[in-house]
Amino acid sequence: MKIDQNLIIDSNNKNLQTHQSHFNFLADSLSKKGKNVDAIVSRLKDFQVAIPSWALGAGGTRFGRFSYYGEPSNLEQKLEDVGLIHALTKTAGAVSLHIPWDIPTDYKAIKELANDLDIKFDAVNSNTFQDQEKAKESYKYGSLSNTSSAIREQAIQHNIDVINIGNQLGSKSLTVWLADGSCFPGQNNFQTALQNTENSLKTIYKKLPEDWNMLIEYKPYEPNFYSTVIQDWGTSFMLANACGDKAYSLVDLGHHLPNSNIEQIVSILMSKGKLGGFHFNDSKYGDDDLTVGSIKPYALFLIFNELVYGMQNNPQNPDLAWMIDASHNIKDPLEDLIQSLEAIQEAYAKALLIDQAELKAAQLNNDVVKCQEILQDAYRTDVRPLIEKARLDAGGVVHPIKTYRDLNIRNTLIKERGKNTVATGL
Ligand code: LRH
Ligand code: MN
Ligand code: MN
Repeated sequence: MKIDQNLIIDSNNKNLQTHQSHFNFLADSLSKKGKNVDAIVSRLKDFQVAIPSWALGAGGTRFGRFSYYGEPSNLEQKLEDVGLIHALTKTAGAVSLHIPWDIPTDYKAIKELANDLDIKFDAVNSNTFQDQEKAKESYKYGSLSNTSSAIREQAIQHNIDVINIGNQLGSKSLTVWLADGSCFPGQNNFQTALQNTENSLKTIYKKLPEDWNMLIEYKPYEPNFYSTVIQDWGTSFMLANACGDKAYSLVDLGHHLPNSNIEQIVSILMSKGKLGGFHFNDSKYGDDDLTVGSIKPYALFLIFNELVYGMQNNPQNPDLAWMIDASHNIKDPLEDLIQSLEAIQEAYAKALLIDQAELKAAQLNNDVVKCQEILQDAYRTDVRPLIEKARLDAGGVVHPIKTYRDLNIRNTLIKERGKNTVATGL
């Protein structure tokens, strides 16, 4: 299914007047505060977040999975779904593929489809956390860190294969997330596991094309519950440095112990030019992969404040690979992703409202109250009309969820794909 442009225009016509009065009011009050509204809208318009191919179906938990009707069951359908989200929001112009779940059978056709939907191929993700059919070796006791060189070699080769697949699609980065670790004290030698991982990553790194990056994701626990080899940003940073200039850390919001100061981690990595990628989600307890902004929107805003500061002040840091890494157990995945995109845009827009020069002056004066006032004044502003304007300017809709429902998109997908579909992925 592809959304007819006329339906987008019809939908907008119904909401245009209200949008315009909200926008004019906000733009006027922001201009009076000295904000450059056009510049903020333009930054929002340019901001694109990749959708992971595994987030388009219902996720589930280890206790069970409840299918969502009309889920995509092949790569073409996954791209179509990203295309639908992008047509409505104009902020999802990229997809992040997971190999081996999404190996294209016809590269030319897939690239044409993506092009037609205005979707780019962002980072490709390797998978050494599951055993693959017909694979000789098992990852039960680790992959890149394994004590067996045959197992490490199989995992290294898989990553090289992923690079080759991504290269044919126009991707420019490889994301490595390892499940490697141990479940019980004494099971692993920490130093050996880390050294093996470093050596394996270096071998993969050598195979990166010139214009590629390697993004190293960290996570404190799960699926292993005693130790994880790449457990935190320090380990990821150390490994990225050991590999070279094209290796970076990747921050996934859910991959921290409770109450970690993620904004400080972001800030330090950017100052060292080593933050390469970012996975958005939200959590209450662990790596819950909930809708972005559904639990801790203020924390997300503080993180964006550091990201904006870094984007403006750290030329040593590359452009980031942005991705939503959420999963949906009970919601329509497309509606959930639209909600996440809205929350990301909202946090970004609020961070853009902060006058960094004014904040710096207040910091230099040790005016703690003023510092907090500056942040909270931005946070308390209802920026939604700015996001609507950015979407409209880009050819999207004023209210994506509303239009998604008005256009009966899920029912059309069910008619096209059937009721009891099973998506590949997590
Ligand atoms: C594991 C994880 C990781 C992704 C992978 C597919 O926590 O969410 O962040 O790269 O699964
Ligand atoms: Mn992730
Ligand atoms: Mn995760």
